[in-house]
Amino acid sequence: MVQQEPEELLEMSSETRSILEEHHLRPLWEVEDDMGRVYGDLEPNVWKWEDLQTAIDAIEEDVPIADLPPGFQRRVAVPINTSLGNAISNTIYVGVQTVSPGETAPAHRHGANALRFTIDGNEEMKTVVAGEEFPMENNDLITTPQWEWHDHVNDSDETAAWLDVLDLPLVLDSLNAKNTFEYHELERQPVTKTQGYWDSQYGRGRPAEEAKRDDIPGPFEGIQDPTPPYRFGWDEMVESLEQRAENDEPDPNDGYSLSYVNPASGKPPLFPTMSFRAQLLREETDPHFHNATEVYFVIEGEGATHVGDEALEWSQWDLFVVPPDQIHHHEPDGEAMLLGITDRPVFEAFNLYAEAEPSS
Ligand code: GTQ
Repeated sequence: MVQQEPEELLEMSSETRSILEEHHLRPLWEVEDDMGRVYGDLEPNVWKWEDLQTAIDAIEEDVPIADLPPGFQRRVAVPINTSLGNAISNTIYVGVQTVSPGETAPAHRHGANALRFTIDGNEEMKTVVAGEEFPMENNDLITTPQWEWHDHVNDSDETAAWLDVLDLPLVLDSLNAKNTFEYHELERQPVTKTQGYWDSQYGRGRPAEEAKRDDIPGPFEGIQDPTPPYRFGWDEMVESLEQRAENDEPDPNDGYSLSYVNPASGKPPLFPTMSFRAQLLREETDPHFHNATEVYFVIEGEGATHVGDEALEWSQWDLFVVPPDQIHHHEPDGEAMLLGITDRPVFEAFNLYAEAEPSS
């Protein structure tokens, strides 16, 4: 039998084509070329703090929060990957937010999970989540779980800046999830708990009966182990990293690393959609690659992360992205600490996570 050329084999008569078109159908062999093309290939990139700082200073000067149009109403400089229009990656969003002395970023809630990692904060800069004021001190990580009211209130005399991390592109673009945003009727939600309340429910000591979130309301009622409002103080985290460095072997790819746990389950990931690691690097890590995306924030130190043929050089407070499937490893210059952010839990939830070492 003579092998036919694919074009001949696949060509449809115009009659067949119009029958399919009339009924809103297309043949797979044509559709398949369009699959996996909604997003361009993510590019490795680094955003230097110097440039981020210039940008947040400029918008702070120019645009009071009170003047922002309806929407999220947050003054944020958002790193944009050139292959996408609205975020650093197609799952994870990061932004650098500022609130000036006396300003409030007004209360709202949404279905997307969020957290703050404080860059330049103080005790009088508070993010108010689920009725409690959480002070934002440097390197504190504070959760804003889905559907909890949150507003950011600067009662200090210095501008505060922090990193916002949300699963917005996954929720709003990939899942196209609607009806999951509300404004509070007040600019500042009422403070109904004393500072430390959520830690009394989900910290190391807990009520004997199951901790209760009064009011996880509406669409998200009844979900399993919802991430609670919680502040991970940096002092404890850094102490534990040093303990690991003194006693344990480093992870070959991540150095001395600690995952932030969901305090409700006691295990990572912190959110079903995103996992977070504090990483202490003292030596070069081994190269590997995986289909999850990683975003890094440099907590301290300097070095480079090699991604494919590129070296992303970084120093304190820079942000960078490692795209899926690109071979990468870290090369700290001395000791460095990173916040590692990954969408790996999404892949794992669907048995899709894949990781490998490069073949030498
Ligand atoms: O502070 O609640 O960067 O809702 C994007 C969306 C921050 C916030 C962002 C948000 C917030």
